[in-house]
Amino acid sequence: TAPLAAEETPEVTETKQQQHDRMEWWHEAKFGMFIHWGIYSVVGGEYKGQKLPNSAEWMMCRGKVPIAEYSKYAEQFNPTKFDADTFVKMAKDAGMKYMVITAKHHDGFAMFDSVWGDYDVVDATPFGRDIMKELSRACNEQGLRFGFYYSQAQDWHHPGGFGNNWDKTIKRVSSDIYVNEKVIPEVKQLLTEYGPISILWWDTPRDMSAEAFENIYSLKSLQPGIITNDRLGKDYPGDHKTFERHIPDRGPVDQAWEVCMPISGSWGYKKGDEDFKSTSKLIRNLADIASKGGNYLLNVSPTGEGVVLPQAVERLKEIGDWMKINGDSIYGTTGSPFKKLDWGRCTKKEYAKGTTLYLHVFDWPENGELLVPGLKNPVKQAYLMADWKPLEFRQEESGTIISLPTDAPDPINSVITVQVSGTL
Ligand code: JFZ
Repeated sequence: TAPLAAEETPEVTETKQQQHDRMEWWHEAKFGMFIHWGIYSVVGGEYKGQKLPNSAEWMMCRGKVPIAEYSKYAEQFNPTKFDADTFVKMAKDAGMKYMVITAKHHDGFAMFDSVWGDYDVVDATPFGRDIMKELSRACNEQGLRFGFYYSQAQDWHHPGGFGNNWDKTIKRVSSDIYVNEKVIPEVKQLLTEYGPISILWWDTPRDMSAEAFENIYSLKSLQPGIITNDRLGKDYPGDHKTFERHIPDRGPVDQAWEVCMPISGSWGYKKGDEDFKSTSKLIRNLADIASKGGNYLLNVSPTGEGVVLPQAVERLKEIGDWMKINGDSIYGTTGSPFKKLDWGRCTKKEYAKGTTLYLHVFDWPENGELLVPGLKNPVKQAYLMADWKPLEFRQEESGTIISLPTDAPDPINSVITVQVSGTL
């Protein structure tokens, strides 16, 4: 079958503005939780007493573990400490507005009650519960948007999936068979039996037939307004661009984008992973990304017991404490009008009658004066978000100079709200 002609694809009939409107909640949200969780989480990146390199959800591949052997990890997957309500509340309390979780990663194991067979959390584990259903319900109840990560190409379990070149027992079938009997029914199921699904996060593109691409791509019509990322295939840009682990110097101007990043070193739970980013780094990352107009999708890694490590819990709580005071400087903002600010970052909101600038001060000036270079718009008022106390300011040739108290209210990021006339 020939792929659909360009004018028949929804992306093309939708204008940029319509796309932006459809994604309004996502742009406002700014901050989401990513979760990598599967039967790989049981062993935390170790295999036969060896610590495998890199991200732990890749252990099957890194260890060249045969399918028959890997499947047995399902028998050990029993996350009895998991509770969807508590889990979602943790994300919500951190200030996160959406959640994207691995429904199926490259290992091919479904974290839901798959229609494809029994290689899933309900049928193959002692836990026997549909984790995706529980999280979807909890997100709906607590007002978070919910979405699925789905590895559409790599599947190390199915004989037509991509990536498994180590298990010599595989009797290969075509990738079309894999797509038709597994990917499409599973994704269809995820988009029809799990309540409102707001995001479909594909990963990672491989060459497939044009027909396979189109059939997979068209599934999104099952969920009105669903947002997809750019990892289905190179001809399928989706709704937003994904940056992986690093923050770009400048975000793309004409395209929605997001940075996904693990809170520690690995996406999936890895034993002994001490690479936790500091709370300071995480809060500044969020401000940095928002100042460039992007979203932050921050990943956590539950263990095989269903626990998020205390290091992550602590950081999420601290981010939440910061967001409770400073959330207005993140949610619903757009990028900075300034090229570079020596002391930190800026986000903004535009109103009919003027503009609000949020100055994220990372480096508190020692001389008590903060220069906002080039800001000539008449300033109506400036105050600290932490205490709403008005700040003195003066406007000179170089810009606007705001007088600050000696000590930063928050050594990580103190936000100053500045209301000005006009636009920037
Ligand atoms: C992929 C996965 O392989 C990985 O396990 C994890 O799920 C991550 C979020 O996504 O890894 C990638 C995919 C794409 C790039 C890098 C890592 N890339 O384009 O740079």
